[in-house]
Amino acid sequence: MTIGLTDSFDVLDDRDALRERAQSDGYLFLRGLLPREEVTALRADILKICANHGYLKDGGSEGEGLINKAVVDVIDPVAIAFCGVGIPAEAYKEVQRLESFHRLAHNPNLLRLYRTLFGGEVLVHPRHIARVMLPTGANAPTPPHQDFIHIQGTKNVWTSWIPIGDVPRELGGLSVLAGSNRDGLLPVKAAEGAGSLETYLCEVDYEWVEHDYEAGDVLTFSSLTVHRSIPNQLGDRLRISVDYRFQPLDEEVDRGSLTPHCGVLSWDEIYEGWESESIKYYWKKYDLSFSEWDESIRWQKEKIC
Ligand SMILES: O=C(O)CCC(=O)C(=O)O
Repeated sequence: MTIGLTDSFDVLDDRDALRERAQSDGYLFLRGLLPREEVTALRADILKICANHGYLKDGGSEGEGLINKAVVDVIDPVAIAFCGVGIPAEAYKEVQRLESFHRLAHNPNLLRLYRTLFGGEVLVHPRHIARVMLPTGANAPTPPHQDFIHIQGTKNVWTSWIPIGDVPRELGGLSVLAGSNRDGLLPVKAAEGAGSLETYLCEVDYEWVEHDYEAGDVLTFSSLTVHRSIPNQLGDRLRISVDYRFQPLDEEVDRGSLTPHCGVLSWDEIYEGWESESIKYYWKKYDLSFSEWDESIRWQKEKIC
């Protein structure tokens, strides 16, 4: 295991160098790509929801995401494990309604990164995911997996994993198996944690890379790059992050990527009360091509190694 992702900020505008690094490592890390204030404003919106549900100590007044154990420890573990998002569905619906949560995915710095990487126009998948991981046994760390299993469409989908607030390693951020994208699509077995599927890793030479993330950082990786979360060792506070997805506009997309995450709400419900119209149903103006879902790649193999 290595600590410290390679920062690619210096090659952000150098298309060849950026693509070469993306291809060889399977990830790009951009320290401070996003304005810290925008990320911390979203964090404040999410913490307010958590406070309203009683999850935070002293009503969330500390701003550090310290949890109210008396409340959190008695939440039904099945409710907490809802869709791998770390909090029960009632609270997650409120996060999905946040305009700030959906808007961050359209930040010009992110779009610039993907335009350079893809060498063309970008489709931002509207199915955004927030992870508001309460530190309880019900939230097992996310198992090693490749996103293609869950997203499909083109293999050129790239995920942005964005810490919403500082996420030092003790708080349980994301770890990537650098270079694993080069091995193609790998078989899976059932597992605990978000996504419920784990990639079989047999005698790989690649190395896991972990990082102490700060608000504003962006880690992006291909849909074939194996990644996992590391356990939250602090136990008294939650880890907040988002996953957004991007792909070349002219490649195939799975229809599910255009629907709200886990069907928690409809788009009309999500958009209710938003100030701006500009990012509502934006994908409908494109002439998209669609792929068919292949369930067979998710069939679990008994024993591979
Ligand atoms: O944050 C997590 O625990 C999982 C994130 C993830 O697997 C992803 O962004 O694809």
